[in-house]
Amino acid sequence: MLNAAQLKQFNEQGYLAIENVIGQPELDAVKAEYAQRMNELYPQWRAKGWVGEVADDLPFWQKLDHCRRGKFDWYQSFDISLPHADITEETPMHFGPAIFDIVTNTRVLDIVESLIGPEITSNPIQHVRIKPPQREVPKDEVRAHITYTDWHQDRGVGSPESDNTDIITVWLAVTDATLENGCLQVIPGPHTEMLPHCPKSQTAIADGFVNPAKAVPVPIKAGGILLIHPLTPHSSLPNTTDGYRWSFDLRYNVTGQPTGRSQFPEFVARSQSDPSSELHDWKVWRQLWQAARIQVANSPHIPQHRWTADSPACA
Ligand SMILES: O=C(O)CCC(=O)C(=O)O
Ligand SMILES: [Fe+2]
Repeated sequence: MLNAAQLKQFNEQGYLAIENVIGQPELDAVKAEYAQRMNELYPQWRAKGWVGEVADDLPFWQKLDHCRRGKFDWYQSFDISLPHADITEETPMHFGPAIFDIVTNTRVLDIVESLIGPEITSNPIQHVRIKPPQREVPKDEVRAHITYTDWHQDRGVGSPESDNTDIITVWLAVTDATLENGCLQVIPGPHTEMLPHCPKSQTAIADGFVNPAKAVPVPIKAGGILLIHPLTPHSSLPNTTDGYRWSFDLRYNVTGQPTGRSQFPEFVARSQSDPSSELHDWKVWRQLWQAARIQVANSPHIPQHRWTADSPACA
């Protein structure tokens, strides 16, 4: 639960950093789950000739180094979501017990409950971000899951039907996020308005609507979280180190409200009024996404945001 000072800070500034939310055992479980996922994927990529021969027990990060050199899309196989376009029935993704335990973690849900109440839906706008050293990111890589993130409000990346919902972003550092390796930065609030966004290389706030001189970087140690109000402009710095920056961003909204991405599955993470509606089985979570993938793969494309380049703010 958040205390009065934390609530005040969140309400006035539009963001709040909290250290030590997720414990080392839970972080280790996620790391082990990703290592196992890599160990399943690597031989498949090896068989396609995309990566070189390595020792089976090479650590996750070193295998990832090989994947990056292979210049194929290694990222999507690790994401806890589907991409914004070109989804097929084979598009890879990752849903496992360790990350489900984090999405439904009691301490996280207690914090979220302090902000949006006890009827909590896990919102499907969620990602893993695995950011390699920026100098090694291919120049044409624009995905903010891999490269630095341009200024945006999270409200701006959902569909308009979710404009008036109670939604909160929980950004979790799996590795320490530092000034050097690309932590987030925010424009402190309060913020009450949606700013115009433009389809630049990323969906980003139109030029002139954010003053970067007001940016406050928010380093977070592994296991800490950053809560972000949906109207708080934020971005991330480039990773100037030799290591990776790893985070998850999770979102929660009040159950029954539109998620902003209706083609992807939501689930009830906590319900005071109807505890039997809560999902506790990670395999069902995975099945929901597998079913959504088939559905989306066979449906007309749904744009993930509303912004067009021909609006006056983007001229
Ligand atoms: O991790 C990042 O670089 C960006 C994250 C972000 O924009 C978010 O979690 O809403
Ligand atoms: Fe964001």
